[in-house]
Amino acid sequence: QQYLERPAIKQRLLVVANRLPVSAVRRGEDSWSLEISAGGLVSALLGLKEFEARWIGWAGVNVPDEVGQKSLTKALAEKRCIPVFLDEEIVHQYYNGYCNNILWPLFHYLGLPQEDRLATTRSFQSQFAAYKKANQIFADVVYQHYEEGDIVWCHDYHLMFLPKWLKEYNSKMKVGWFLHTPFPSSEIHRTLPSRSELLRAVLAADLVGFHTYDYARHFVSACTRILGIEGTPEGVEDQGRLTRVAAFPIGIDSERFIRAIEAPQVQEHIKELKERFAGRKVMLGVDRLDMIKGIPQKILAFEKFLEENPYWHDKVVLLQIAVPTRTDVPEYQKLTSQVHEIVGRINGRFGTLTAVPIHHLDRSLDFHALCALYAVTDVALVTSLRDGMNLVSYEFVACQDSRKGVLILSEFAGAAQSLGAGAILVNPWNVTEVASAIGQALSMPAEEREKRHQHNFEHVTTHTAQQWAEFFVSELNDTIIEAQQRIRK
Ligand code: ADQ
Repeated sequence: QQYLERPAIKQRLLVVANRLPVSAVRRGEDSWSLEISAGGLVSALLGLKEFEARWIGWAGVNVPDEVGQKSLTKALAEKRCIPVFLDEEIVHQYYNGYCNNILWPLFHYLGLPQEDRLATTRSFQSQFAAYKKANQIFADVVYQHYEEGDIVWCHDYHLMFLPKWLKEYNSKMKVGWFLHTPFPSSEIHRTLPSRSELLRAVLAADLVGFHTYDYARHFVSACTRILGIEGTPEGVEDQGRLTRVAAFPIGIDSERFIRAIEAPQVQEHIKELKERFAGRKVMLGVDRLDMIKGIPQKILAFEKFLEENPYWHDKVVLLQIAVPTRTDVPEYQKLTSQVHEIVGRINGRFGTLTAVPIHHLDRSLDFHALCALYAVTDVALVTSLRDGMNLVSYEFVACQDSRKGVLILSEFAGAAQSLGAGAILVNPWNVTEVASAIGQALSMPAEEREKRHQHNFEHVTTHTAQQWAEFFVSELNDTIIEAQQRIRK
């Protein structure tokens, strides 16, 4: 909120992402209520303070009429946001279809949906066409608001065509593209029917960024194997034009979390939670309810732990907060029922008349409630099957400076590269291994907890979202200066 209302300073930056950081709800023909929405990118960019930034993106609402579009544009302008209007059919084909049904699972190693394996299937082709069209609509809006010298920072797998369309409009535009998900091994990427077109479209950017060195390496090797373009130490070079490729691990606005813990309303929450769970160790999972987050695997590991450790039955509780997303997609509905079914079974098996081992909430928590939960947690469980980075693990560490809780972290989350030395790393597919990590975490001596926490706390507080954004933008500026110097030579 603070960031969105900050007065304009310094270099102009157009941040283009599928979703604006606000959700709009229509209250009347020309009246809107705007609410900040949760999510990884939003959390990260809340820490971005050094640029005169404007956001361009979809407001998450269908506005077919001109009056509505005008009034929403006006309301959003106060938050430095510029809306992109997409009709329902495009949203269905582009967002639910190509983005979330094809690219999201593929980039997380879940493969392509069976019925879309062939490039010739009609649904694949129409979804890909809608994806390109949606990217073109985004490009039109960027171009309307572009001023010479602006930096245009495109985000995520929704907008892989954007660098291409933008450079076609104006080859001098400074364009960066950052991927928030993993970029998979070239062996996975090459199964995608539109593999070459997508790579070439991204390569139009001046700078291409990923969370980890591994994802960057996968991208370069996909370019080599699929397009036949050689990688260089700086990135990918095609016919004398260099696209710089590098790793920019994201962080959080750690100060915001550290400050929040001191706030009276958070302290009040903490007191209530401590009373509520007195005598029990608290384990916590906070995820969007998505198949990549490994929620069923986490709960099954907890069940195995309870099975093997009767001593802990009335001494530990798992709080799983799962905010529903993409609720209109059948796979996500199936996942919700599956999680409910497992939780019900375990609570029936190990619960008593007065206590249950798992509290599962299908909803989002407000910032202060979330901070209080992080602060009272003894063991956080992040068991993503794949995850670009995972900011929940960072947020937990930031809120733990008095308790020094333990982080159990999937080795398949990007965060494992940065918090690996302080966390207990696990293979989330191995239920036995996760169950034994739970046992290790619950009985870890205070000295070891302190040492591990200190390592992670130092990392989280010195690698912030703000630094991430500054690093990306300054690297983009440098890349362009170097390219100009090369041309002059
Ligand atoms: P996400 O998949 O959304 O982000 P993550 O990085 O964990 O995953 O960020 C989730 C954010 O949503 C956190 O800030 C968290 O506090 C918030 N959140 C989650 N569940 C919540 C709940 N129940 N209530 C309230 N808030 C909740 C994508 C990629 C990640 C990558 C980020 C940033 O999938 O891998 O780390 O972008 O690049």
